[in-house]
Amino acid sequence: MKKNNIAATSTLLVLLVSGYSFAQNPIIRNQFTADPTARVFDHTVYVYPSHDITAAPGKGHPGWFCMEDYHVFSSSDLTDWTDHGIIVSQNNVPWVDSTSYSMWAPDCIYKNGKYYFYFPTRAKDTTWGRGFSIGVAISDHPSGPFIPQPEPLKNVHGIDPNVFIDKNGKAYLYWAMGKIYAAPLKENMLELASGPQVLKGLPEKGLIEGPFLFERNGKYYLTYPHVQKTIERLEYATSDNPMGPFQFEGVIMDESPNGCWTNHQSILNFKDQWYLFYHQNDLSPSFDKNRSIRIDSLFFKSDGTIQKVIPTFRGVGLTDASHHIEIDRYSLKCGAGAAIVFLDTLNPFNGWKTILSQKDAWVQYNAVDFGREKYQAIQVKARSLMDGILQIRLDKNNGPILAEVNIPKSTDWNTIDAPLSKFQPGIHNLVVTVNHNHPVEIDWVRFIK
Ligand code: FUB
Repeated sequence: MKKNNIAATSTLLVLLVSGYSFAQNPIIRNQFTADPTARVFDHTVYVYPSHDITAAPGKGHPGWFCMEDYHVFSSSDLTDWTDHGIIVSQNNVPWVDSTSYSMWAPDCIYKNGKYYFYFPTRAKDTTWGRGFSIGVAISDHPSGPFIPQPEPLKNVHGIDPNVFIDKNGKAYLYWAMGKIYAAPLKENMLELASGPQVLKGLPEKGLIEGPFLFERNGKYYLTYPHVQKTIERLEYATSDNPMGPFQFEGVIMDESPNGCWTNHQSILNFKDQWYLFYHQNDLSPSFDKNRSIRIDSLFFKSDGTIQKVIPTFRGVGLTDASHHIEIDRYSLKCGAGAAIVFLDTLNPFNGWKTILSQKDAWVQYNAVDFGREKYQAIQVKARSLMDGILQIRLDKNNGPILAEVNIPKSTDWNTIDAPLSKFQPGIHNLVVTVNHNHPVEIDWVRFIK
């Protein structure tokens, strides 16, 4: 699956309906994705992101966001993701301007046996007002098919819809348009029960958008991206009422280290662990309107405040020892002598490789699940212009050596097997290192029984 090319239609068709395994960040590698709203429906996590594409002549505006449709992805372990394909497109909603390529950040919520998918986009004419309107599509299943409503919501003008249903069953719609707006929804989820209100207590300077509200221990957490300096960071405010007023609490995630101008979040509890879903531009470092969604764990302090989340490549979930372990999505690495670069700079969807070029340079990849049954060997996809040796061990400090793998001198990539000198059942952190001063490139490692 690693070699999929988004331009190859046949491959894409397979990806639309198949599962694939990317435990690490970014979690979706067959297309650009942004603005992830994650929900748990029936013990499964569903992610409803925006779908960034590249503008082309007659298709969107070069240099700006270009979004034609939405896919939904699901996972039962946050490691193996299934792409269920397109659920709503600008071309199948009667009121949408199908030349606008503006299918921005969506949300989806379950109520009374139906799944309601909310999406912001531009209307064909001004009957519903100028700028962005918000539409709804309804399904009997979280992965669709979704049937779009013939008209957008009345009295709602803006982007980034988010729906929250309180414990008493009352539903609220939040959205952004310079400020954050909110209104209770009627039982039918398709009409406002009363007029929109601007939420009070939020930052008044710098762009604020992307509201996502959740409740924990009777406290309502309103999270949102905000430009405090020059690009967005994720912040939150709390209240004892879903309509506010809110009190600013702090920063959930600092500005992107790669300069991705936007960020957009949702927060989810799954199997007693909290997670932050967000985006950066991993697969498009030089154009930040082609983004990729990520997940990292999120923790609350005992006083209910949120600990800042530091973005990682490793992401969340366990990696089965028999799967390709992409060590370039490392948990830790040494400062000098370990570099991560694209395998093919012309096709970032092929992923990354690790280059260890200095004696004792290392990368560490956490949470590899070896299970109970004994593994016999390790397999490595690697190449080196001079004979090289990779050492694989458990944990950085004095962990046992599992194997040494001879990498033959070659300009080609080789898949090399080596016996394991030791096996330890259970979940471990893996360290890959070299003991010479010439480079070895590694695509992945895996273990075989
Ligand atoms: O994806 C388009 C827009 O960028 C979203 O609606 C905003 O939240 C920002 O992420």
